[in-house]
Formats: sequence, structure tokens, C-alpha cells
Amino acid sequence: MKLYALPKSLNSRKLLALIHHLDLPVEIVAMSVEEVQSDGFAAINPNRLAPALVDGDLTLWESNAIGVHLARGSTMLPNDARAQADALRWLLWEGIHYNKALGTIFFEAVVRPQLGWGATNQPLVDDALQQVEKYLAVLDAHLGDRPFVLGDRLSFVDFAMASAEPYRDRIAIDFDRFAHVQRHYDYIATLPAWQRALGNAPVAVAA
Ligand SMILES: N[C@@H](CCC(=O)N[C@@H](CS)C(=O)NCC(=O)O)C(=O)O
Repeated sequence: MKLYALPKSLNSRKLLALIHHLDLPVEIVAMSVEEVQSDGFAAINPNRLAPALVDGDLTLWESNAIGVHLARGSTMLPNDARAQADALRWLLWEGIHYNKALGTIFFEAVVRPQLGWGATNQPLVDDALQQVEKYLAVLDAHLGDRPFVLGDRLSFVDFAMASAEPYRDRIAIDFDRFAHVQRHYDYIATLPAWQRALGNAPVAVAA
């Protein structure tokens, strides 16, 4: 299996963390933005976006679909139908609403200046900030009485939800106002697989 990834991007990171957490035999192909936009890569993902997975004759794009494929049968995805529907609910919400808004802010505030891709699109950022406030309140209330998004157990959904965790301090959102999201992000940041996905040495955990 091969995962084509932009290692520093939000949507690739959730999968790198999952692969490290489950120690899956997946070859990670680290790509540049130019490679992702190339005609060659369009044969794998016609959207010219990363990540994409090639597993034998199955080619998958959309990070959360890839995550479900990789996590199936493991502790990182529930087995029963109702719990899987709940996982799907949150994975769709994450992609369509929550991290769509966070990702826009991240792209404009962090990626665009880094790549030298012109000036920040401030109206877009202002709109995304408004959206993200609404969705952060939803996630914060949900995490108020459960440690993980799906309840008592860590799952791939937590990795998806925490995609923006490393950039908390670099985007114009006061996460301290969302104490349960902060606590969830803090926990995810302690996981060795998460740190490895970030390219960091594992965080020392007290015995
Ligand atoms: N909904 C897609 C989004 C993929 C996406 O937007 N990927 C970005 C990085 S997070 C990308 O490849 N950007 C490269 C480009 O825009 O040229 C997913 O979840 O996989």
C-alpha cells in the first residue's frame, strides 16, 4: 500500500498519525505541492489534491474515506453499525464544516505566506473565522461529557478532528474559550504517533 501525502498538511497528517498508531505497512510517498499538481499525479487523484492511497487495485482519495479504509477492523474504528454511522457523521462534519473553516484560516495564515502565494484573502478569513466559532462551540459542547469524539475510546475520528492541533497558536482563534477542545487537542498531542506524524521525536510521558 502507498499513501501519497503532503506531510505537513492537515488532511495528510490525520492519516500519517493513524498509520503510525496502528503500525500499518503503508509506504508513505512524501510529495511537494508541485508534484501534487502535476499531470502524473492526476492519474491517481484527478482533483490534484493529497492525500491519496493506492491499495492493490483500489485507488482512494478523500482523507476520511482513506482513514476508514485503513482503520477498519482495528481499535480505531467501531465495529457496530450504529457507532459506525456516528463516526461517519463526525467525519463528514469535520471535512465539510469544521476543518474546512479551520483549513481556510490555516491556509491563508500559514501556508500562503510560506509558499509566497500572494496576499491573505482577508474577507475569506473573516468568513471562515465566523464559521469556525460556530462549529467550535458544537465540538466543545460534545466533548464536554466524553473524552473522545465517539465516547470513551480513541478513534480515527479524533485524529481527523485534531488536524489543526499543531497550529493552535498560529491562527487567530482563542482556543482557551473552548476548554474541552483544548483538552482534547492536548491529549492528542501527547500521543507518540501524533508527534511522529508531525516529524517530532515522541513526547516523554511520565511513568
Ligand atoms: N477533502 C480533501 C481535501 C484535500 C486537500 O485539500 N488537500 C490539500 C492539502 S490539505 C492539497 O492537496 N493541496 C494542494 C494544492 O492545493 O495544490 C481530503 O480530505 O482529502
